[in-house]
Amino acid sequence: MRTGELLLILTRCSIIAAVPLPAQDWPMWGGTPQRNMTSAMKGLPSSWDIKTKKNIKWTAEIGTTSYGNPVVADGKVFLGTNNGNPRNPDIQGDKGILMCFRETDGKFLWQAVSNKLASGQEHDWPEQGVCSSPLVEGKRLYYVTNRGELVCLDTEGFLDGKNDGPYQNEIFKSPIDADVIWKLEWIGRIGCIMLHNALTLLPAHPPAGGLLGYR
Ligand SMILES: [Ca+2]
Repeated sequence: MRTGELLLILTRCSIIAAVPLPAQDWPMWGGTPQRNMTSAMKGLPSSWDIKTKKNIKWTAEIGTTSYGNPVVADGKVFLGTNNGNPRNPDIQGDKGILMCFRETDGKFLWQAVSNKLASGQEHDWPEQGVCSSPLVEGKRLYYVTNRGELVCLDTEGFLDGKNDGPYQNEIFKSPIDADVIWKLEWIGRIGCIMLHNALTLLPAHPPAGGLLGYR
């Protein structure tokens, strides 16, 4: 998906789980571990218009590219993108970005920033940003960066004024920056290889073969 805007349809028709969750959140790709994209909601709008705002609750500017489907949890919307429209003027150039917005009105809250891999397009294709879909459980968000790191974030970011978790080495700690709880740099450590941002392969039955794709 290539877009510069994140749209939230008025009745959240695109983010309602097939089996409604208690808060009607959509905390992972597919809504639930069953990955059933079908919504059980009735009376949903079947059309919308960005110009007239018909059935559009709000819009928000993201980067110039986004592959990861938005997830909705804890009163927030999260998605991966690139740094095509820098939210922080001090952070310029090609980066992997995970953005967080307030669910009620689309206000930008905070972002996680990852530098590109030095190996270039072999592993980290230019301008593709963060391609993984986040998963949220309670106050913790999990995603895979463009660098192949598995990262756990505090859904409140640094907005709560606290640096949570054992990880304390964040470079950016302003209220619009992500609070890292922990990160695992797994590429090359557990027999895992990464072809590029959107696809990671790891051996399911090494060394005889068998590959498990992970996006
Ligand atoms: Ca931290």
